[in-house]
Amino acid sequence: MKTKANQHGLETLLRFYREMQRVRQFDQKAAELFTQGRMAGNIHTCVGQEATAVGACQALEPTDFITATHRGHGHCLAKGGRAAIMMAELFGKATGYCKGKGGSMHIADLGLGILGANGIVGAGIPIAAGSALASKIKGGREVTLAFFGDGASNEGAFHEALNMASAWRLPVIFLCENNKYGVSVAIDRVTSIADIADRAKAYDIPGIVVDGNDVVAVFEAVSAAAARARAGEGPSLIEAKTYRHRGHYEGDPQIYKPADEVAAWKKRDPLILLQDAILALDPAAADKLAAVEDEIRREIEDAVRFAEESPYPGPAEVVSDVYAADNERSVAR
Ligand SMILES: Cc1ncc(C[n+]2csc(CCOP(=O)(O)OP(=O)(O)O)c2C)c(N)n1
Repeated sequence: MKTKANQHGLETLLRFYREMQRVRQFDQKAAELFTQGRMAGNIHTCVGQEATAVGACQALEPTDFITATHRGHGHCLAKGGRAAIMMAELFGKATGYCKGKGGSMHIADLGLGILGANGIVGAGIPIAAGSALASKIKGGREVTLAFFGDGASNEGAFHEALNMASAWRLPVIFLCENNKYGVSVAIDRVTSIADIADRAKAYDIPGIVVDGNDVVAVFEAVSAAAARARAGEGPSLIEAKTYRHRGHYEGDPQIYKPADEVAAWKKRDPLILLQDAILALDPAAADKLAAVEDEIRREIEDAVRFAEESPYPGPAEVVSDVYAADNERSVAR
């Protein structure tokens, strides 16, 4: 898809750039700290995929909802998550989004419409359909967007959710970030079609392929899908073709990725593409780009300091918020 960046104006593109820098720098710093053994658990970074998270969330309203994945730091930051509270969650600290008990793969903030990242591949897809059903029943105008990977599109939950969402015309957007691999398995080894968006045909909904490294293309596709959902016309499936620069997990030797493939995608780094678009619009904007990078560097440094200085949750907190309270009474007899 051709970039229509110049139609959006410098201010908008710089806003996208700031958000993408925040996602990039957060995950680069998280990877560095994890490798130094300074945080527990595991992390999956989304370096290289910033345009999908930011393009999609910029097209949503604050009252809209998202479900995120195990590679969800970018999704949560782009939907309004604060870097310091996110970093504290990665460190397992009491000041984190889930009081340190969710960790990297389970960040949620219902106030921001972040219904949760999820360590179960594909699990966010039916949750998003359920959220959209709730909006429809209540007569609200909110849209729910589910982020998921190419691997998740081969899960049964994907097909069940698309079927019901289509049958009930739910206000939901299914956004597949096709980064070519599920762990170390290339998508074309486990999927016979070239475009996952083609699966939309089976559910009689729009299936759109976008350049997932072009933030403006993602923004435009999600804006159109959100307008369609709000108009009561039902769901859309958007496939954003992108690439993860780092391993599936930190420490992954990535021997399954051909070197020329990595080099070709790095040339199409979403931040570089956006920088080029901004400089084409205003050659004098280089200083502004540098200032944004510095501003975000300070924000991430502050986030790390906040996380490191925060306390761990106390032993009394071990089971709070983990089990539903008085569950028996909520079950219909
Ligand atoms: C139901 C389920 N099956 C398998 C796994 C193990 N697993 C974790 S991530 C992953 C790959 C997911 O690939 P994809 O959906 O393409 O997302 P990506 O990692 O590429 O962002 C797998 C198989 C899991 N967590 N949950």
